[in-house]
Amino acid sequence: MKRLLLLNGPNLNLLGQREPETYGSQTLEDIVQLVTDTADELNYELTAFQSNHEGELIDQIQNAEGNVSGIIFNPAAYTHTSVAIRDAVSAISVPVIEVHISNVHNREEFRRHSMIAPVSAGQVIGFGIDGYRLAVLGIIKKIESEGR
Ligand code: DHK
Repeated sequence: MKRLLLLNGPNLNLLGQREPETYGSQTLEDIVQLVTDTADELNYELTAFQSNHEGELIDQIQNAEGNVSGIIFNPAAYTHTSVAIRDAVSAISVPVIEVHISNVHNREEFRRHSMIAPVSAGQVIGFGIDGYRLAVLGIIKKIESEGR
């Protein structure tokens, strides 16, 4: 069975308690369940990983090559700062979809720029946790159409 990797970056372990007016009341566990169920509907297996540490996220991205068909990735605050994560995404041939729960374009100016976007296969922004489901549907369509 083909496999997807769900990667979540810093502070997303606090979803549910963290700024609920911005990020909603659902938890990381809810997201993992939603993505697992969506992947399952389409006969994909899911591995989920969250980390507050840049290097651990990079290790996961590097290890994805040859092991997964696509990555659903919310890099959280590292979106706006991390050349190292961007380089890791660039280094692999596995397509990466960038997800943001909030609409980063109607918040602070610094959230409008993504280091990752130019090397991503696509972005889903501002649909709350449903964005993760949309990202799974999108990436599987892409994987299948490219015969990966
Ligand atoms: C999550 C974060 O933690 C922020 O640092 C990003 C993103 C936005 C989100 O909306 O999922 O700026």
